[in-house]
Formats: sequence, structure tokens, C-alpha cells
Amino acid sequence: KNLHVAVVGATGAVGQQMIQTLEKRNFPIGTLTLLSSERSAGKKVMFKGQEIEVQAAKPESFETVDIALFSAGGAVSKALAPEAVKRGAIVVDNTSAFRMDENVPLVVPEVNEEDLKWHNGIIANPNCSTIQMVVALEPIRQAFGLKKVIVSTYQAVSGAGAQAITELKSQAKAILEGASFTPEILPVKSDRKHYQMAFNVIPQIDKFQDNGFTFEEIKMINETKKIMHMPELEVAATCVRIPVITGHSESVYIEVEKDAVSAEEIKHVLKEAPGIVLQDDPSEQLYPMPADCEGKSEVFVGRIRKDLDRDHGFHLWIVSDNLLKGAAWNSVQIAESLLKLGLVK
Ligand code: 11C
Repeated sequence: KNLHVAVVGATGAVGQQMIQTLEKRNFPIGTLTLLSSERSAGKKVMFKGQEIEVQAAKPESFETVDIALFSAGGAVSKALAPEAVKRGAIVVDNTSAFRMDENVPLVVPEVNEEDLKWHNGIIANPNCSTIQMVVALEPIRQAFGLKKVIVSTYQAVSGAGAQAITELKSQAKAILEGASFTPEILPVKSDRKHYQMAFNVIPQIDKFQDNGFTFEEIKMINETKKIMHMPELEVAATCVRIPVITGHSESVYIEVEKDAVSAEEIKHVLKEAPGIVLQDDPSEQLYPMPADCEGKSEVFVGRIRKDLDRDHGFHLWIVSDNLLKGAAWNSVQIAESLLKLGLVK
């Protein structure tokens, strides 16, 4: 069956990647409806050699839609995802609006594809930094058990949207030319203060919560427990923005349950695991870097070491294209899983 698919947020950084990924995967589309805010309506986007005009999203836009991929911010999802479901669409939502709702599965197909079976119309796509981490953690958990995770991230500016990419580029240019500039977007557009991103590192992604963690850190903690079905897992996160355009990197410390596991055993498990490319050879200076991962759909893992003090402790370095596995590809992969499992009527 050729499906009617809608992309909401079609002109955004993730929306654009969703459209390209649907084309690349040759997803069985009969009709593609592209939706956005009023501001971006009227723009034209290419899909399979044809121009499609972007329309302003409203409840009626979802009549006859089978699958709607949302990536236009939490407010748009909260307002329109239920409207799409009411009209018979299945929503794959790439915002944080419904992720922790217990009626909504939060899915990374390599980890918990089966959770799609109990969806009630909306399926949540996790946060990008969470997705790439759980793809690597799940095979380790299956083989050796998992007790504790401490992650520090090095996140690209594209995670904060197309305007953040423009801000980084124009700041870098201004600094190199000795010109003045005023930060307006990063670290968080809607927060009070904005800081220089070019030639700098900002230890804030999303807004601060009362407990001292940022919302990005809380998302990594809560989403990891939900996706892996491990409410008892100990997780801590520090999320940091760096002046890279695409590709999130993560330094991850884990503790496994099993005694006397070796780094070689962890490498072996990751080498065989779905969606992962092992890039780990210190003798060849081989390790993942965001510049090499851009445009690729896998999660790249390297720098795997046993901790020098703790028998159950290991260190990993995980990199992935945040717009693909972290967002657009994971959403399209969820849509493919829905088809595979016969969950699209
Ligand atoms: C960032 N991880 O890099 C964020 C972007 O909850 O889907 C993704 C926000 C989200 O800024």
C-alpha cells in the first residue's frame, strides 16, 4: 500500500532530514503532505524530483494521513498530534511533548521495537543524545547486565535548530574578521542570557531545573530508564554544547553487573550489535569523530577501556549524526517498524 505521509516542521533542520531520509529509504509514499508554521508556509521543498509546497499545519491537514512525522516543537505537537490521531493517523513525535507519558511508547527500534505494539496513536522519538547512547548500552546490558551510567556529552549546535547553525557560522566569521557580534540563540533561545558559541564550550543545553540539572540532562536520565525498561538504573548526565555543526559525541562511563568482563568482550558484543559501527584501534588512532559520522545513520563507538580502579567499570566514546539516528532516521525507522509489524491499517 502506498501511504499518505505528513511531515510537520518540514522546513526545519530535522524536517528537511526526514524528507531526505524518506526519499533515500524509498518509503512507500503515495502522497506526501508537508506542513509548517504560518511563517514557513508557501516555501517549496523537493521530494523525488518534484516540488511540494509547504502548507500551514491545522487540524484538517491530517484528514486521510496514515503516518505523521512531527518535528516542529513541543507546542505544535501538543496542539496537533491529538488532532492527527483523531483523524486516524499514527503520529511519530520527535519532540519532548509526550515522551514521559505512560500511554506513549518511547522507541529506539534496536532497543525496544516491541513497545510499538501497545501504542495508542502517538509514538515518541527520544532525544538525540539519548538515542545514540541506548543503542550502545542495550547490547552491553543484554550480555553483561548494567548498573550505572555516567555520561558527559559534546553536542553539536544543529541540535538547537537551523538558527543555531547560522549563529555559530556568523560568529566564527565575525571573530576571525575582528567584527563585533551579539549572541541571540545559544545556549537556549528562550532563556534570559545568550553566550558566544564560536571558539567556546557552553555547559548548558535547555533550561535549568530546580535540582541543578538542565532539562537536556533530565531527558537523558528519564528517557534512558524508560526505553531500557530499567527504572532502577543509576544514570547521571552533564550535557555540553560545542562548536560543531553536526554530530553529538558522548563520553560514557558504565558499570556492568557481571564480574571479570574484559574490554575485548565488550568490543565483541558491540561489533555484532545492530546499528553500531565499532571504530576502536588505538594503534591506528582509530576512533569516532563527528566530522566522519555526518550523513551516516549508524552509531559509532570507540575508545573502549576497562576502568583502572573498578572491576565492573568501563569507558566508551559514542558518536552519531544527531539529525539522523538522533532524529530523522530514528523516526523513519519507527515508521518502517510499524509497517513491518503490521501496525499501520
Ligand atoms: C539538542 N538534544 O541537542 C537537543 C535537541 O528533546 O528532541 C533535541 C531536543 C529534543 O539541543
